[in-house]
Amino acid sequence: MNPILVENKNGIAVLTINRPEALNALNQEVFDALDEFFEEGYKAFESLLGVVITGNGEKAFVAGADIKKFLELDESSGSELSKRGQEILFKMEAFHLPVIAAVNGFALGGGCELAMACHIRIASANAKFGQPEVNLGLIPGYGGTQRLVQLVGKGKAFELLLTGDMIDANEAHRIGLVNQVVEAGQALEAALKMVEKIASKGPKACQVIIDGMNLYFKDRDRYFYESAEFGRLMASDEGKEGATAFIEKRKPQFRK
Ligand code: DAK
Repeated sequence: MNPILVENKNGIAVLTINRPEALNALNQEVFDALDEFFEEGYKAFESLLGVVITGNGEKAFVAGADIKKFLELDESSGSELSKRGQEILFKMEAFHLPVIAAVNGFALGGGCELAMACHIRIASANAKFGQPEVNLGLIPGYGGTQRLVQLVGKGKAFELLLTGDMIDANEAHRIGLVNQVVEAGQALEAALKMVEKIASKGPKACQVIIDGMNLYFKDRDRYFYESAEFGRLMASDEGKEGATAFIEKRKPQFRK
């Protein structure tokens, strides 16, 4: 099964994360396919207008990184993988055309981070957002400690990261995490319309706006702090207990 379905909708590339049996959790294959698209794949489109990213099925955009793979990671492979994920999201964020997330359900952990690395987010009314890594004894590993504060400010970002609470689409809209909320099932349509609207503007101006905004948030050392610490926690007793508890469908027992 292709980890990502790539379709051409009137000149817009629609990338659908395609692991519905695991609520579209991000694994290596999904990241490889994303990397390939933003490096080379997009060149196959004639006159590409923009990109929309969504999840397969009614239930999830992306429910996070694949927790079932966590136990295979040690400190160095954990932080390397996190760094690689971050690099791919930087590439997406720097893409010369608009990249819009059509969030059609759960956008948790790495899924919320993927949505936040898009330029704009449109949510279905049934979408849910959160950074629940702390429940697993972990932190976000794909830039979540950096991009969440950029979107919602320090107080709300601390609250979401430290409590791991999930919020609904309207609350995500209220705090600035998403740009627009539409009826359930309508996020993809709304995202396509938004790309079409942007495509009617000056293309060079749009590109400079994307580059200029990215310059504002350029400090990569802060992201590398996150990936190094992600690896350390992943290899710790706390991270192992968190992932094991998820797999065993029980509450984790963290040592104080
Ligand atoms: N990973 C793997 N499988 C997942 C998953 C995930 N994140 N989320 C759901 N699934 C699987 C479930 O295990 C279940 O599979 P089976 O048990 O049927 O085999 C299937 O999808 C359906 O899920 P549920 O049965 O749990 O469905 P419910 O409706 O009951 O609950 C839920 C939906 C979204 C509330 C629940 O599935 C859930 O809490 N999921 C986990 C959400 C979460 O904690 N996400 C954050 C993950 S941590 C990294 C860098 C960054 C990160 C990680 C690594 N490196 C580069 C190494 C970031 C960390 C995260 O994203």
